[in-house]
Amino acid sequence: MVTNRNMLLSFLLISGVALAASQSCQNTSPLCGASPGWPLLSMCFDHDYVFASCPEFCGQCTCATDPRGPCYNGGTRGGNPANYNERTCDCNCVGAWTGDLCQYCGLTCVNGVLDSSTCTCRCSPGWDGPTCSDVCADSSTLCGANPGWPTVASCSVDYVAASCHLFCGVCSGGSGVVVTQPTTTTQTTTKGTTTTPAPTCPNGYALIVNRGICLKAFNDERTWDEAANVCGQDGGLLAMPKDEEMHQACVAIKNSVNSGASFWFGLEDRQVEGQWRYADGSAMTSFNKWNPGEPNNQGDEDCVHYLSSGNWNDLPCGSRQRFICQTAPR
Ligand SMILES: [Ca+2]
Ligand SMILES: [Ca+2]
Repeated sequence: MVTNRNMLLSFLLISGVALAASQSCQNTSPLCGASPGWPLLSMCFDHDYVFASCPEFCGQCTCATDPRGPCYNGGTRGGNPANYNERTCDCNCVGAWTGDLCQYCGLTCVNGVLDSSTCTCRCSPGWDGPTCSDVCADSSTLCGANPGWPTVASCSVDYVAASCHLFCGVCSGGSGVVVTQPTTTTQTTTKGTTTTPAPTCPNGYALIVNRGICLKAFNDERTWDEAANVCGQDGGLLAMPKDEEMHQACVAIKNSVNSGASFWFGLEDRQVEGQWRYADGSAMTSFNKWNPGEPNNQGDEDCVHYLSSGNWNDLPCGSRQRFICQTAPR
């Protein structure tokens, strides 16, 4: 008796699954979910002909029993008004997953490393965006501004974190360059005036964590000597990108101020032509980011600036450029 009842239940269950699979739920009109067409779910309840033609679009059916099986990597079948007719139960993949079962990662990381388990890119320092093809920059002038979003603590607020990647250190990447914005003593936030601890870097400078160096890109134009004087007033020198990490930090800082402009930094060959020295007097090593064809000393060029691309070019020192300073934390 028990066995018979179980057999009957099994039969009904299998029959039900088979029935559902054979009657795979499909929208029959290309108008389902289309624009122009029948784009509103509310129409399913007011208009019989919409409901009858768009059973999947209107949520009458589910695609759980689709013979193609489940979707991988968080994908789900059905319910997408963009799909209709024979595509009704196609997988809707999330993120960059692709393929008929969302089984493939369709992502190429331009300046970063692919994490194939999550199908996301881990960007190199200074790079941002889903494929690490965007130069890391803050998209809002409020990042680190006063009034604005002046504290690193405000990065825990979603819209600040989304707008202030550089400010919030999201673009720190994998090699340990973490840029945090300076704090000032008294700050006005969207929630009112608060007092924060004493600054780590001088006002307006960003701390390159792990390097113990403060960087600031100035958005006004000076000759190389004038720029060096401004840095000196802050107790520092023109920035000295002596390795890849500092170079990436300089590029990120300058781009956060103006990604379309060029900026002086602390490298020159004024004393002996072709003997490049950093602002602290040390000789340039083999590390360099010269633009192709540079340095060319065209018309006596003894000072070096960042082109907007992030490459280096020598230029007459009397030219007026924006500039990057570095100094020590206080
Ligand atoms: Ca020269
Ligand atoms: Ca040149």
